[in-house]
Order: sequence, then C-alpha cells, then structure tokens
Amino acid sequence: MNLAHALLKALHAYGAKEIFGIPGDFALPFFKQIEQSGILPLYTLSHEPGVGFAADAAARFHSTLGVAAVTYGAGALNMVNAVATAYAEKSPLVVISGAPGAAEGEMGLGLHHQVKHLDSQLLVFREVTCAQAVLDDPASAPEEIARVLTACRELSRPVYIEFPRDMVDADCRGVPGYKPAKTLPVAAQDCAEEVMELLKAAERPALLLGVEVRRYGLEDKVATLAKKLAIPALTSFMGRGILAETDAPLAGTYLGLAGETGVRRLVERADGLLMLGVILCDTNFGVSKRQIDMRHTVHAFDSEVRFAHHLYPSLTLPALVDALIDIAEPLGKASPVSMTYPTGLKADGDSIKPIDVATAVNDLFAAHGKMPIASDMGDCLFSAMEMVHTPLVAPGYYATMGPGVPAGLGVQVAAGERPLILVGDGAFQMTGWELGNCRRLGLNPIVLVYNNRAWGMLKAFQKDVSYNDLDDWKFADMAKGLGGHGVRVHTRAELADALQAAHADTSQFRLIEIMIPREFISTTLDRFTSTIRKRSALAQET
Ligand code: TPW
Repeated sequence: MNLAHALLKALHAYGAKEIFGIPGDFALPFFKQIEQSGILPLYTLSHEPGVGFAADAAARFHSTLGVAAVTYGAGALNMVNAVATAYAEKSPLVVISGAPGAAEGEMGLGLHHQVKHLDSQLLVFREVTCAQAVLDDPASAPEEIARVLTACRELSRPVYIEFPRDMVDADCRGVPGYKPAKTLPVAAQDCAEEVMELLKAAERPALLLGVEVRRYGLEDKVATLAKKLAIPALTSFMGRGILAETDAPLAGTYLGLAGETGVRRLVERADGLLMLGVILCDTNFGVSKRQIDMRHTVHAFDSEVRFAHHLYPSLTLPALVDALIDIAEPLGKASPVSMTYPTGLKADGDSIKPIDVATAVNDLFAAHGKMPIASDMGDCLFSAMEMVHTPLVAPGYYATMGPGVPAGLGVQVAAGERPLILVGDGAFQMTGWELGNCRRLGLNPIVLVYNNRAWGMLKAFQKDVSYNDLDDWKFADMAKGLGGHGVRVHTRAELADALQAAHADTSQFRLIEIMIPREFISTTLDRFTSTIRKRSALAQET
C-alpha cells in the first residue's frame, strides 16, 4: 500500500465521510490518489476559507471528522481563519496540506509558496491545531497518522497533517485502528454521584448544554438524561441547535442579558447548575451583568469535570453522561418556561424586519417540515434564535464572518438534506460566491441574504460613522450567473411568496435577497450591543 492510500483508509476508518479541497502543485499527487482510490468523495470549492468552513460544518453536522485538503503556502495559509474557528469552537477538522518533497527543500532556493522557512506553515498551524504530523518518513507515518487522528477525535479540535509530495507513493504499512482512551469507571461513578447530590439539594436546578454534546454524538443520551432528571434544560448560544432532533423539552437558549428574562433567570438563579460541554466565553456568558454563581455549578468540558473547588481530571463527557444516566432520578422541577416562536406572518406591503424573516421561516417549517440551518455571523444569527429549534451550524463563539454559505454546502453534503442558509450582505460579499459550485456538486440550498446595505452589527455598536454603510450589490441579479435563481423582496408579502416558491423548486439553489431598512435590527442584537456598550463604558470608567 502507498502512503496516500494508508492515509485515506485511516481517515475513513476514523470516521471521515468526505474531503473538501482545492489542489495546487504541491498537492496534485495526493489529489490524484483521492480521486483514483475512490475511498472518500472529493468536493472542490473556489476559495480556501470556503473549503475550511465547509469541512468544519460537515464535521459538526455528522459528529465525526471533517477533512480539508489544500496545497502548501498560498492554499493552507489562506485557510487559517477557518481552522482557528474550528479550534475555538471544538470541531474535529483534519487539515491535509501538500508540501515540497525532501530533495526540493535541499536545493537551497526559495520555493514558491514558501514564507520565511520551509516549516513556517507548520509553525503557524501549531497555534490553531491540537496535534501535527509531517509525513516525511514512511516507517513512522502510520503511527503518526494514528496519533493525530486519535487526538482529533478525542479532543474534538483540528489537527494538521503535512504531506510532502514525494511521499505520496512511498510504500507503507496500514495505520493502526482507533483505540479510545480509557476512563476510570469509578471516577465517573463518583463524579456522577456528586453531581446528583448537588442537583438534589438544589431548589432551582438546571441543565445547560453546549457544543460538546453534539461533537461527541451524545444528543440522544443527553435527551434521555434531561427527561429522567426532569429539570429545566437549556442550550448555550453556541450550543443552539443541539437536541433539536430529540423529544427532550428545552426551556430555551441562554443569551445572558441579550436573551429573554425568563430564560436568563433559569440559569442565573440556579442553585445547582450542571453545564455539559459548554464553552465558557463572552458570547455565551459575558454579556450577562449578573455572574453565574460558580459555587453551585458543575462544568464538564475538555475531558475534565470542575466543581467549585475541585476537579475530576481525565473524565470524558461520554463517560460522565453514561454514569449520570445510570443513577439519574426525577427531581420533579421541570421548567415552567418552554421555547416559543413567532408564527403567522402578516403577508402585507410593510417593509421587512429581521423578526419577519424568522416568522416567515417558522411558517414555512410548519407547512413543510424543518430544515437544518447554516448561519453566518451578523443579525441573521440573532434572528435564527427566533426560528424553530432545528440543527444549526454557526460561529456563535469565534464570531467570524464567512462561514454561512460554505458551511451550508458542507451541511448539505453531510446531511443529504436541503439546508437553509442565513447570511448578511457583508458576509455574502466574502464567501457567497461558493454558491457557484452548487450546480456542479448537485446542491440546492435556500439562501436568505439579509441585505441592509451595511455592516449592521457594527452600525449598532457605532452609530456616528459612515464607513459601516455598504453599497447596494444586487445579489439576486447575480444568482442566475452562478447557476441558481434569485429574487429580491422588499415587503412581507413578497417574502412569504418567495419562500414558498423557493421551497417548491428543488432543481437549483434559490437565493432570496431580503431588503431590510438599515434601522431595523433584531431585539436580540439591540440588547446584545447595548449590553456590551454599557459594559465597555463601565470598564473605561473603572
Ligand atoms: C472575518 C467584524 C462583525 S459583524 C460585521 C463585521 C464586519 C458586519 C456584518 O455585516 P453583515 O451582517 O454580514 O452585512 P449585519 O447583520 O451585521 O448587517 N471580519 C471577519 N469577521 C468579523 N466578525 C468581522 C470582520 C464584524
């Protein structure tokens, strides 16, 4: 077997289902092997950030490895931000970069795509991945591949594999299979008992669920746990979308002061809060003025379980959840609050507000069933909080612009279902062009472009400048050239009609360019930005 085959077979065996990529000369031999071996399907896109976002979204969607293959330098370095997103948001993304062969490196010339040194790229990726391997020795390569793919699965963070082009055909053994790390069952049981003591003693217990629940494929188990405990269960902002395919009752999504008061109180007034797989960060928590009382909180994250003053190291979330299910009993404190959504859009001639978009989507879902959503950063993500709870991929923590469209393509490839993509005009200007690949790849998302001709979120922070205003790009007119259908809507009636028509036509991507007056922002964004403004004013005073 050659090294390329060994790598591809290992990717498949460790859970990868497809590869997204853009070739270049340092990667051409590997890409040829990808195509000829047929071990994993290859989806090429147009721009490396899109490749990274699509592969990351596929990983998130099917809770297994996503793969992004690129060329050395210009390709890989072009993808750093997407890999950083995956690192911050705990997505198991495998980056495979072509590289110069050993003899080329010894020529003493600067090679094209080389930055400072030949290993500059490896050094850059060390900062945004949890394990790295350079496959420059066929004898050690199988163990090296096993080491990084194991880290990718267990830590659920990106890894980096550099594949010199002269190694692709090297003879090599097969890669050792995945061996899950062992956790001590007694530690999991002891920890579960301690958690139950805290929850039982609490007057107001609650369960806050974060992204690791999906990353480790635990949604069904956590739904069982939530139902057994019968206490209020909520998702974090970043965890929005998890448990959407289960029948566990959820009380809402915690957004601190940016969210609804009833939901906020359940978390902030809890005197026994179990946080499973939640990223502790400012978008999840910091916007809240009232701190969560960490003395009454258990936080399971990154294979550790922290109580106020002590911690269980090396205890994975799957092990803890299993141990909790074994001993969970009903605490009889189910939530008085449940998720509600606006429905029944008034299809009239009024101009469109973000809440109208959510209402129109809820009506569509009620009539035809839910769709998975990929959202970009911007007010579209806040308006997604008003949409019926459905699987969602979005950069809720790292908050980069750009994932919306490519992540939607990744979701459709992974889920095999038509997705809904939410994206602002600013973000569409960055990566919207990946839609041009839909026809060739057989994809047909429905794309809602929230066009307020502005970097609206920034306008909400900074009202007195003009550089956040954008030009009118007429995205709907461009859809045809990209191989899809586009329509521009100004009124609520036009929006409702356009959504129905988009749903009825599955033959191509459908882009609806929703014209939203600049002054209309969602209530959540309004609360979010005014809270952050107040906080930074306070910080400057003290
Ligand atoms: C890669 C900073 C955060 S939100 C925003 C910017 C520029 C404006 C988004 O405009 P859009 O949506 O897409 O029209 P909306 O609803 O606000 O009008 N560069 C990157 N990521 C981020 N987060 C920024 C800049 C930013």
